[in-house]
Amino acid sequence: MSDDARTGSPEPTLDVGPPQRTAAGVAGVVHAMADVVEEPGLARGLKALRLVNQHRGFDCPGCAWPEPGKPHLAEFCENGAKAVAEESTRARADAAFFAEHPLGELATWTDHRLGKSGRLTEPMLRDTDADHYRPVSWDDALDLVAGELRALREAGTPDRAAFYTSGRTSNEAAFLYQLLARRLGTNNLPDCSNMCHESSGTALVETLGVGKGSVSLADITDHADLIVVVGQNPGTNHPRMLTALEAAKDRGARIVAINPLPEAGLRTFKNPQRVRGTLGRGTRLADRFLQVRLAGDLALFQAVNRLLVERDDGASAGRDAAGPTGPGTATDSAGAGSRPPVLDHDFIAAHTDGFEAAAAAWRALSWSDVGTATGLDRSEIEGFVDDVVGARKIVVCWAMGLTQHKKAVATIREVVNFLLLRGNVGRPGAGACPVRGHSNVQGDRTMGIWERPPAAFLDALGAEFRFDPPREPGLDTVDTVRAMRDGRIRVFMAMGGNFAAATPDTELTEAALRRVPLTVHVSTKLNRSHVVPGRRSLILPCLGRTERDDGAGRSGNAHAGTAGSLSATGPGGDALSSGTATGPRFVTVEDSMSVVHSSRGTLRPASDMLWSEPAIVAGLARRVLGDDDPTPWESFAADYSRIRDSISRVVPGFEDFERRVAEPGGFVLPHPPRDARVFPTATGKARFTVNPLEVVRVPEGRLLLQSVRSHDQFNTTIYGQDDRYRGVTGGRRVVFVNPRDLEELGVADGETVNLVSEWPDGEGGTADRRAPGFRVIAFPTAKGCAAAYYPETNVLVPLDHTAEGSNTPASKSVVIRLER
Ligand SMILES: Nc1nc2c(c(=O)[nH]1)N[C@H]1C(S)=C(S)[C@@H](COP(=O)(O)OP(=O)(O)OC[C@H]3O[C@@H](n4cnc5c(=O)[nH]c(N)nc54)[C@H](O)[C@@H]3O)O[C@H]1N2
Ligand SMILES: Nc1nc2c(c(=O)[nH]1)N[C@H]1C(S)=C(S)[C@@H](COP(=O)(O)OP(=O)(O)OC[C@H]3O[C@@H](n4cnc5c(=O)[nH]c(N)nc54)[C@H](O)[C@@H]3O)O[C@H]1N2
Ligand SMILES: [Mo]
Repeated sequence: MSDDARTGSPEPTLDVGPPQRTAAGVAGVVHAMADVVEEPGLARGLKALRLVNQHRGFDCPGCAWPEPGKPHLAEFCENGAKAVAEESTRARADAAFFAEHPLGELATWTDHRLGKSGRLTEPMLRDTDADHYRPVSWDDALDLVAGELRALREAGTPDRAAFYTSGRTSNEAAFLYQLLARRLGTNNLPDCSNMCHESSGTALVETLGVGKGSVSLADITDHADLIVVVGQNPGTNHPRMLTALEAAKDRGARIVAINPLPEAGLRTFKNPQRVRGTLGRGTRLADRFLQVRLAGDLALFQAVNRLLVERDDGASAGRDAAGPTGPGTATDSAGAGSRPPVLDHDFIAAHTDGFEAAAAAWRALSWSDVGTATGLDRSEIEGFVDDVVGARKIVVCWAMGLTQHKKAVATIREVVNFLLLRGNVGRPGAGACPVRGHSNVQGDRTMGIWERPPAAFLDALGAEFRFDPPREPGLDTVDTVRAMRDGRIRVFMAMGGNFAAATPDTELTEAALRRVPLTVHVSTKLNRSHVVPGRRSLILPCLGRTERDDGAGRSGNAHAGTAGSLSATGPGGDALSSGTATGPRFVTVEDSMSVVHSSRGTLRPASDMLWSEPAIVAGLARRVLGDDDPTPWESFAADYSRIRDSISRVVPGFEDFERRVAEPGGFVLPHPPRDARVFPTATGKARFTVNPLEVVRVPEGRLLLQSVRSHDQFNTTIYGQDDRYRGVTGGRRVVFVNPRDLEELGVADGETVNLVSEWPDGEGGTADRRAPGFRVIAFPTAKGCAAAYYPETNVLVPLDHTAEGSNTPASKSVVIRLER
């Protein structure tokens, strides 16, 4: 029987219980250890876990939350343990596996089953329209790709290649990869960031001048008075963040959670690494929970900003009567008496522009629109404003709940407005904290994985490698799908990730991928993208984060090239034999708070035919660019300090890279707004913006659907079928709906429905997209809103439904109906 997730056949093991109120705790770690024991075998798993996020170990392949200065012996979390277990599994998708399973069969498997097939062990080729992958040598594989890329270059059409990157790639591999693309002549460097924090980067560059977060871990743990967690589910996706929030609570900080879903980790947290947490009742984290409607945050923050301005008016009226006072911490509302100002007028005057226009827009805001958009009472919003006025130092943390909406960029600009009003940027305990997803997604951007690179970066790159980089902007992820659909892409290469499953509009995207003459996936594990191949398709298996990197073309590599480049006899081989004194090679990564540090794998590789990512890129580049190319590709692959040396001259903030990254904990990249209240924007000031409110009106009988992560997945990698905190076990085809909506729709809890998304077809009607066979769960989400899991619901997200300004798929606000 086919277990195709997309046929919507019922899941016999699916069971639904009450959602949990508490995250982590003993249950969490025991649950995770069970995974580790089951997957790679206890000894290997524990060895791996002991080294996660330690100064001499490897960076957790899970999320991008920073490590504390002095990590605990066990600075890992339940979901970090799962990520490690997933990579260090003993299962293998080897040549025998591919001989046994034709592509047609694999295409019917669920993502869960594909992933459980295990680690890829050697390069595999699917010949033109063949129904099996077969083994191929590294030499033949790289020659094949290089031949196609050279042909594009010679024809003057390098833009017919696209180079995707997922956020696990190291700085070193990313730097080489973007160099290869640009030497070929294209900026077609789409990445997972296009679907993730692109909206944050866009809004922050425009308003603060730097597209990264402006806080450090200590700002949260040691300084902030108020931490706002909006559009984020840290209990599942950034569990170590809960430890930081707990530390903040311990010294009296307040936490406000803004979310349509009452996420367990935001309510109560039992820290598994503290006796009290393990044995006791746990810490109540959020002091206030605003159950906002999907896409309601723009209206919410506008309302808050308006109230702040109005309270300041009231304070200055009182002040004019009573004489001036300093910046305030008054907690009462507008009224009579002498009160300190609510806004930081000195900061606004010295460091910002655009305040008057923004204030005028807030004063014109309609409260009825705010009510419709947010679903909140004015009194709830006033309560939050009390918290804000009572706090000297505020940090706002956010993730996909803000970035994946049509008005995402506007919403994040409005969050910046909120911070600027009280001078909450560029001082301890205050700032913007976009919480990144993949462990090195931020670093990859810093290394130039970007379809719209800044001119200064290209200038420096061109100077270092003596060439003229392409200046035309390249394709982002959504535009890459469009280009594939229209037959404009001839070679698609992916450095990690799972393009087919992560992108929106699954049916359209899969058809687009199948049109591409050559697809190339550098991967650790089997996934959907491998079974939705281009006409010809290559899988190039690479080392994972946890594994020892002893050198490219290792001597045990039966398929490694013999003559010439990047083979066992090359410098990489030397590094292997002489490398034991210094241990295996390391790479570097950058976390969500701009800390750059090293990562050194220690486990025995899953196969001795795996190459490191830098070696794969260097080997390919040499073949594309030819023996005359002066770039030292062989040395780059053999000695990563040579790559870091080039990075130190090209990327600002990386001066003296090799020495500084050797310090325990690494080093922090400069961030002018954070460090010195210097704002490198168009005007040299931090910018208030006007962000017109457009209330999302959901038609009668329809719901607004968001796609979220369950507790047992990492993006498209499905670890297991449970979502413990939301009370779901044994299945993933569920949709969470508010009980009052169910009543109005006449649908019962437990019924099975199809999810149908409706999108204008351009001819006055709607084009339906369908995800069949979802069990309805009555759930306390905000009224009018529904939630279901990604990637099962990506089929519902229209390719053209993207955020204005960032082109990020708006996968958190899709209009659907429930079809019986
Ligand atoms: N274990 C694990 N860790 C991960 C990942 C994983 O899959 N598994 N993925 C990694 C990646 S790449 C990323 S980007 C991050 C993702 O981290 P999150 O952004 O936490 O992930 P999502 O599951 O998409 O959850 C979105 C949250 O925003 C809320 N939300 C949705 N829409 C709105 C809205 O309109 N307003 C508000 N206020 N809230 C809203 C949802 O209810 C949910 O709580 O996690 C990273 N870490
Ligand atoms: N509907 C909907 N769609 C979404 C989202 C959503 O919330 N809703 N979230 C979006 C977000 S935030 C993101 S970041 C994207 C994620 O998009 P991607 O980053 O493309 O997807 P992942 O599932 O993280 O990729 C997993 C694959 O990466 C490979 N891999 C793992 N480790 C390594 C490694 O060390 N090296 C290499 N070369 N390969 C490795 C494995 O083969 C694995 O199968 O999805 C986006 N899509
Ligand atoms: Mo992400």
